[in-house]
Order: sequence, then C-alpha cells, then structure tokens
Amino acid sequence: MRHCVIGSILLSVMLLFSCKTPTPKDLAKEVLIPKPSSLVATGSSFEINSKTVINIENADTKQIAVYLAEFLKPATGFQLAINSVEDVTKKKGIGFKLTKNSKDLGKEGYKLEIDAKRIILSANKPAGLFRGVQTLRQLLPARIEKTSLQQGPWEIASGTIEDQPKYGYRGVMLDVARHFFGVDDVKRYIDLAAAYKMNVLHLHLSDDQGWRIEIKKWPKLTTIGASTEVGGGKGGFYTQEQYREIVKYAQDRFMMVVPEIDMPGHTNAALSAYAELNENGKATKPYTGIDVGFSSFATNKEITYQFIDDVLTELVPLTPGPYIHIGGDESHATKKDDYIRFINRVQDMVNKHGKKMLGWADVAAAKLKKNSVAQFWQKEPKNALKAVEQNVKVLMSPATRAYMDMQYDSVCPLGLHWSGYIEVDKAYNWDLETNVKGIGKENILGIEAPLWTETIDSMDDIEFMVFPRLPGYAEIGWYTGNDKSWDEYKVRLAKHGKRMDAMDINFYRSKLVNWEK
Ligand code: TNX
Repeated sequence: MRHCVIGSILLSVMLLFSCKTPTPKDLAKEVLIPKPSSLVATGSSFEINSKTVINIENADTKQIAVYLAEFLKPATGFQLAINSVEDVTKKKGIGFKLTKNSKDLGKEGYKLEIDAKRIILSANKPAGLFRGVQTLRQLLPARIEKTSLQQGPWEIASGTIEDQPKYGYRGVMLDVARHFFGVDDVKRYIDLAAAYKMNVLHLHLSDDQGWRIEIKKWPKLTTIGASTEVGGGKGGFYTQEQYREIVKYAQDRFMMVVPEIDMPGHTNAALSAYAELNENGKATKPYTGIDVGFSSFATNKEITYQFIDDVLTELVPLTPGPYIHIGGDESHATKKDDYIRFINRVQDMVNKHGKKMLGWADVAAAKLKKNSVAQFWQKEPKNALKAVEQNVKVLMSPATRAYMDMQYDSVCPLGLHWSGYIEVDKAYNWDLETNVKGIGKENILGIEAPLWTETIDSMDDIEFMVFPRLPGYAEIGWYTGNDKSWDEYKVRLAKHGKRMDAMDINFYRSKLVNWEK
C-alpha cells in the first residue's frame, strides 16, 4: 500500500514534468559519434512522453519501430504505441518513412527532421532507418541508456540531419578461438558496434587453440577441437542453432556476419581432432599457448579438400552475407608453392559455393579473383599492394592503427604490442585513403577493427580494449567530411564518456581525454 502511494506520487511528478513545454535546445551542440554529414539546428525541441506514438507506413519498418520502443522503455518507463498510418508526415509523434528515390541517401543513409510536433526519420532502406535510430538515441540525454527507470524529461533538439556513410563496409572482428565467448557476449558485442553504425561482425571461428563452430559431418572438431583455449580453459563452441541465433541478432541490427575458418596455417585445433588432415597422418596435441605460424593442413592430400568442402557445405547455408573468410595468414609451416596452390583451390571452392573469398592480405601471393577481398593488417603493405596490382579490393585493418588488441600504452594491463601502442588519438587520427601510398579510395572496401583475444578472456576485458577506440574507427568509416581532427573529436569523446558509462561499458579512461564528470 505504502509503495503504491509513493509510486503514484512519483508518477504524478513525472507526468507533471512530461506535460511541460519542451525546453528549446540546440541541435548543433549535441554530441554525435560518428559525426553526421550535415546538420542544421532550428532552436526548439521535441519531447518524448508516455503518449508519443511511433508511426509507420510499411510493414517492413515495424521491426525497427519495435526496436526503438524497446530501447526507450527501461529508462523512460513508457511503452510507446506503434501505429500504421497512411502518411507519417500528417501525424504527430515519431514517423518512419521509406523514400526509395532519394539518391544521396544510398543504402544506409537517412534524414532526420525534428520539430516541436514530430520527428520524421526517412531513408531509402530499413537499414538507413536503423542507422538513424542510433542517431536519435544519441540525441537523448545519456541516461536513456540506463536499464533502470530514470527521471525525464526526454527532449530532443530540433533541426535536420542528413547523413550517409563514406564506406559500405564498417566492421569489427572478434577472435572467439583464442578465448571462447558465449552467445550473450557476442550479442553485447554486436549491440555495442551497432550503436556506432558499424555493419559487419567478422567472427574468427578457428585457430590453433580452438575450433568454435559445429560441423555435423566432422564431430571431433568440436568434441576435441573446441575443448580448450589459451591458458587451458574449457573453451567451447557454437552449435549451428546458436550460430544462427547470432546471425539473426546481427541481421536485426543490419549487420552482416563474416565467418572465418583460418587455413592452411592456424589449424592446430582441427589437426588435433583429425589425424588424416596432418602431413604425417598423426594428430597433434591440443595447443594452449600464443605462438603463431607452426601448424599447417596437409595441402597435398585430397582429404584436406574434402574436409574444406564439407565445412563450406555446412557453413555457407548459415551465412546470408556474400563473404567467407579463409584466413590465409602466417602460414609459415606451409611451403610457398603449396600455399599458393592451396589458396587458389580454396578460392575456387568458395566461389563454387556461391560466395566471395575474403582473406588476410597474405593471400595476394596467389592468383586472386576480381571479387575476392584482401584484408590489410601487417606493418609492411607489400601483400596488400600485391592485391591492388591484381585489381582486388582491400579491407583496411592496419595493425599499427586498427588492432584493438594492441595495448594503449606500456602499463596497459591487457593486450600485446608487436605493432606498437595504440592510444586513443593514434586510433582516431588517420584516414583509410592516405594510410598506404598506392592504396586509394577506389581500392578500399572499408574498415575493420579486429580484436584478437590471446590476453582477453571476459566481456569486461573486451570492453576495455574496444572502448573508447571503436567510436573512432566508426567515425573513420562513416564520416564523409574532410575536416576530421583529433582536437575536435576529443572534446566530443570527453562528453560522450557519460553515455558510455550509462551503457555500462568498462572503457579505458585515457589521460588524453578530459572526461566530463
Ligand atoms: C597476428 S593479424 C595474427 C593473429 C594474432 C595477432 C595478434 C593476423 C592475420 N594474424 O594470429 O592473434 O597478430 O595481434
């Protein structure tokens, strides 16, 4: 009873608040990461209250309206209604509109028009609406990110934002082989990346220390190959059912999953499960250290190619996106000629299964097909340049800038430093087009920031290495302007700290940023 009275007093106070005229706000002062292409402020505000309606015109935008309503619910306590209407521009509230014809918005662009009565979010495609919702999210007070009830009001500054990405491929990678991460961790990783408009999750599904995806025809891959990880922990794997769940979760956030089976090197887990995949016909021992470059499939045995074909036969139907990543890095235990023959053959197999091949740039030693993609990572760009010579697109993941497993500095408790230390400024202050002489905008598919997990074994660790670098990578891949500067960005990032706190992100509080209290 007592609770009830207090509850209703609280509720009336909150209602009182939400009935006030919204305070005028300045859209130009809001902190947005990544920064939008264009923004015009009009000096008033829109307020979300318990009566606000989300209006939609097409059934295929309903899912995004539900996503927005679900996102707003915990902090506001509002369960916003979703209405199907003829024309959202004639209704009050938040309206989603598919425009189809606006050329400048592309596949993921969106336009947000905010005035005191309504917010119209328009885009050519649902993906654009979803990206726009992430902007809307950052226009609300940081406490909107909390999962418990918060005090309003929930006002959004008025004006117009027109926005679209610079690159179509903006990814993050997670190495689930060195340490295994379960479905819930992967979902959080997806949510955190999607909040910054990233659109690819690359999963490094196999390595010397573990094989992480169920392949029904080769069951020992998981009964033996998945049973360990770096340091000797118990490892783990995704059943195909669980993997489908991850792919669906990503898809609902308009992110594609790129699965990687690393080969012919980085294969000890498979080699420990199946003796016949080894040159000498003997199974190797499971490996729990962090060395690289010592394992290789028997590239001259037919059984190896049967195995790969079987893996593709099960993996391809789980992969709605166009790419299968075949690794191909650091195959120091494979003879050069064998390596080239192997990559050429596996590339054909991937194509035969209807997919394009992605590989670490080492694969440029082989004869690449035009639709293959080489992922640049090494300090030395010679492999990536070889790919460009073959007219193949490059995915930019320079280890000196984009490797999220690199330590921030020499006292960083996690991570490696073989490519140097990557403080937040170094992670942000570069461009894809000028990073390597000879690799220009026309050669670049996009950006990907990998997280290798030799030293990372919990979600807290992941968040510490990924944040606050990821928002910077997102901006590099997204922002179309050419006035990017660390001095301007670090002020935005400082203010954005509060939001990362509200998102409960265990981020690295770099001393280079004057974090707002
Ligand atoms: C190099 S990057 C590797 C990985 C390691 C990483 C550690 C690449 C293609 N190969 O096997 O995990 O360095 O930073």
